[in-house]
Amino acid sequence: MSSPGAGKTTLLAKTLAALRGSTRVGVVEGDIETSIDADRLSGLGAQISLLNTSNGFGGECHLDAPMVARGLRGLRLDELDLVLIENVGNLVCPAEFDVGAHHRVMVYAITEGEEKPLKYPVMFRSCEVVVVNKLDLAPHLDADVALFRRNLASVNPHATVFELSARTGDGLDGWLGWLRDRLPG
Ligand SMILES: Nc1nc2c(ncn2[C@@H]2O[C@H](COP(=O)(O)OP(=O)(O)O)[C@@H](O)[C@H]2O)c(=O)[nH]1
Ligand SMILES: [Mg+2]
Repeated sequence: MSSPGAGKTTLLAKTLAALRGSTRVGVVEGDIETSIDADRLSGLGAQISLLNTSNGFGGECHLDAPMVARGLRGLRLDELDLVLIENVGNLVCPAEFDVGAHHRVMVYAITEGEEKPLKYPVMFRSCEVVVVNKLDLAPHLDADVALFRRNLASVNPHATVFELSARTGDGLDGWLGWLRDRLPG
């Protein structure tokens, strides 16, 4: 989950490339319209199931469990170790729906403003992992990551935080390690 443009698809692409050959991954790609993100993730060795909420689900701004159930039918689950779900970009509604995932992760980009955990506490509280993305842009911004982390801790003191750049791949190892620790055997 994340706001639009925080870097979910970019992080997924880097994650698929890193897990290729060792972990069999499926992606349920949630979007209101278009196959743009699903297309970006094709060719990285993963099964992709596109879920457009404009297709039979009223153009919803979030995924819910029945939608994900439909998305899962587009994957050969017995051939997979891991399913990743990209929700619709939105800091409000996706937080309120349990889609049946074992773990909930969100991406926050340092371009978004340090106060976002205070303004969207339900989202930041609903996740066990917050990926702080676009660290490569830090020299060009006045982003205060320490202040963001204090704001996050005030609404969710238990969140595991990874700071990285999905674009350059810097800092990706912590995130990948967390993910690998949750894979079977
Ligand atoms: N500079 C920079 N740009 C990024 C990074 N991650 C994503 N982007 C860019 O941010 C935009 C939105 O990324 P995308 O992955 O589509 O975000 P999504 O809407 O959350 O799936 C794209 O132009 C990406 O290239 C990053 O770590 N650094
Ligand atoms: Mg995306």
